[in-house]
Amino acid sequence: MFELPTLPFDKTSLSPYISAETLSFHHEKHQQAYVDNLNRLVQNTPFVSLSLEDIIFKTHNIEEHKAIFNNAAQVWNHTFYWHSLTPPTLFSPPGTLTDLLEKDFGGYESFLEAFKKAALAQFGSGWAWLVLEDGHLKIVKTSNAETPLTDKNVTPLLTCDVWEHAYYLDYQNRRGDYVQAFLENLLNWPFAEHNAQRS
Ligand code: MN3
Repeated sequence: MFELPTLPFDKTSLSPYISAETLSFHHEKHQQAYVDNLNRLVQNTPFVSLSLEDIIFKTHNIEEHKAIFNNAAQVWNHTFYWHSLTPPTLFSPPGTLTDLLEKDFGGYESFLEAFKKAALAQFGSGWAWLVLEDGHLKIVKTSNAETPLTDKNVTPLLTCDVWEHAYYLDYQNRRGDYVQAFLENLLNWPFAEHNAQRS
């Protein structure tokens, strides 16, 4: 049985950029629903004994397993998103990725612009990601439950959830303000750097 992971921070600690109310719904309702759906869907199937990652790899792009993929990937994406966030009191600018940000985007400010542009350009529900591919930083966006985890050439470093449920209570339709607040105050650079080192 898959379980809802605990948040790696206190749910009041991202305020005022993301409220405890948003995090309560997002974690305890939305992610919990993905966990519950996944457990129900894999019951009495060979998937029940696999890791979350292996379920994602084995169901990706397979029409008959689309519901399993969607729920498994959403569990994984959300856990990765929680770890991509840090309380603003603990925020630190990029450290070991500074040189790559310079090389691949022309600097930190240009990276912020490019990430925000991608997050805004994602039509409808989805995710914006910073990934490492062949030693280069890249920004990618995915729709719905799609995740760069399924691309073997790519290491996900961090993500921003741009489904409306991630920001609507705090920002209503202003996705750009949410993404800006995420980038400037909540982005967990040590997590991104840890992922880059492990790749
Ligand atoms: Mn979400």
